[in-house]
Amino acid sequence: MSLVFFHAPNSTAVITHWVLEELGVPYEKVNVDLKARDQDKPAFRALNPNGKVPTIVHDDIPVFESAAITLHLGETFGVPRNLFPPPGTERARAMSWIVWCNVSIGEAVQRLQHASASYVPADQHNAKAAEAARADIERLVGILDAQLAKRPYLLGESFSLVDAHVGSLTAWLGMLGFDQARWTHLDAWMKRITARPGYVTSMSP
Ligand SMILES: N[C@@H](CCC(=O)N[C@@H](CS)C(=O)NCC(=O)O)C(=O)O
Repeated sequence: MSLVFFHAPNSTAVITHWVLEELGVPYEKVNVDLKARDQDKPAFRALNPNGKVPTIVHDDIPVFESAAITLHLGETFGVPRNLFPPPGTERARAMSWIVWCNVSIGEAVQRLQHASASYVPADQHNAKAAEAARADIERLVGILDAQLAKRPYLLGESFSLVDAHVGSLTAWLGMLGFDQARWTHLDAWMKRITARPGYVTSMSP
C-alpha cells in the first residue's frame, strides 16, 4: 500500500493530517509551498487540477477535496479501527456531517474570509456580507451544539473520524473571533477532541 499526502500547514490539509494520524496508517507527507505557488506546478496539477491541498495519492490514484478524502480513508481504513461506521445507516450519518461541514458551515466560513480576511485585498471587503456570514456561522454552530447536547461525540459514545473532520474546522472559529465558550456542548467536545495526540500533530508543520 502506498499513501502520499500533499499538505500545507494552517490550511484545509490539517483536516486530512488529523484523520491520517488517528488512523495510524503509514503515509508520506509532502509539503506544498503555497506561497511559492508549488500548487501550480504541472506535476501537482496533474494530481489535482484545482491546485489545492489536501490531495492524497493512494496506490497511484489521486483523491482531492477534504470531504472525499475523509470518506475514502474512513471506508478504507477506519472500519476495523472503530473510527468509521461500516456501510449502512450509521455510515449515512457520518457522511451527512462530513458533507455538512464542507458544504454548509465551511461555505459560510469561506464567505466570511472572502469578505473580511487580511489576505483578501481591502477593496474586496464587504462589511454587510461579513456580518451575514457571521450570523450563518452562529446558526450552524448552534446546530452542532444541539447535536452534541445529546451525545458526547458526533456519532454517539465514541470518537470517530467525523469528530476529527468537523472539529478541525470548528477549531478555526476562535481565530475568526468567535467565542467557543458560549456553546457549552461544543466547547466541552472541542476540549475532549483537541486533547488527542492526532490533533496536536495535525497542528504541526
Ligand atoms: N474544498 C477544498 C478546499 C481546499 C483549499 O481551499 N485549499 C487551499 C488551502 S486552505 C489551497 O490549497 N489553496 C491554494 C490555492 O488556491 O492556490 C477542500 O475541502 O479540500
